Amino acid sequence: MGKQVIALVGVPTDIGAGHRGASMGPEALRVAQLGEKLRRRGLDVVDRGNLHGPMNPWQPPENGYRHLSEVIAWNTAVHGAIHHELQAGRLPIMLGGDHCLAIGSISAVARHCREQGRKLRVLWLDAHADFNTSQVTPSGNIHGMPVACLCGTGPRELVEIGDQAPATSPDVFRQIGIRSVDEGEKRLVREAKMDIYDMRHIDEVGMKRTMEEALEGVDADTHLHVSFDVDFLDPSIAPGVGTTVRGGPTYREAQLCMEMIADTGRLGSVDIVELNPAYDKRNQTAKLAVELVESLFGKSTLMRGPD
Ligand code: 5AB
Ligand code: MN
Ligand code: MN
Ligand code: MN
Repeated sequence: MGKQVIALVGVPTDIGAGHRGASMGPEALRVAQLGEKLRRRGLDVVDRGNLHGPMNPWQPPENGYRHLSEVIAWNTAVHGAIHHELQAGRLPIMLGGDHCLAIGSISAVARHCREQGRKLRVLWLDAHADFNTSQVTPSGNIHGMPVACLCGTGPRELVEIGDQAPATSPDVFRQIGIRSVDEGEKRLVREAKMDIYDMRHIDEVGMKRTMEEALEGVDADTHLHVSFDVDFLDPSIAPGVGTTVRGGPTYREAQLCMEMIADTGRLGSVDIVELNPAYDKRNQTAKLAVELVESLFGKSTLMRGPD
């Protein structure tokens, strides 16, 4: 087997969000030298540039969804691009963009896993469960709905992106860092029996035990996908997001989370989403996200690799 190649895929849109600015995420991550830092770790990195899609028309929601047709267009492009990279044997990192784009990326990863006969495990690092539907959403913003869409509840065109509808099921997901779930959404995550490691759980048992639990059953046939919503992090260290929720993981907790994922050796694809440079200070949140992604690829462990 050849050397693992990482493909960066920029998706500059805030089409599913409630604040403008996540469209600048890919460039902020490049300015923070994501590609260079990973190359310095001895990895091969190609930057595919940015995908294209419709402008954000900034309209109010219609029938419970804001910008549905534009969200479909962007996610269709994401699905194609991410599946293409996986098929070519590369490890895609999607540079978002808001979190609605995980519908396109994770449906592509799920399709690839079916083609390869591999098991999928998604680690959803987020302050939010993103399990809303048009019936219960307080906002109509589709970045609050990707997990529901991937599990079969959502507009047909989003649920049907990919080779199989729904693309995944709740048992594929482990949600970590959750601390803001809307009232109607709470009932839905309970009914779906989503595996949620919320901040209360992390407070009580610690990040180490939490990650051991979330990674339980991961083996040589598992493809690990990390969907990293930057609002996972405590806003005191990561102000550059549209939807801050206090009480998130500290710098050390986040590092340990990434290190333990790296230790599995099973990482197959990544989303970095919801970074919003319009709310950031001197690109500090982008720099932190890059640092954490370096750990996801094995940095910050004294005993392993260069640096
Ligand atoms: B994010 C909220 N639950 O649905 C909603 O940042 C926020 O991708 C969603 O996790 C946050 O509007 C979406 C209130
Ligand atoms: Mn999210
Ligand atoms: Mn979030
Ligand atoms: Mn957000």
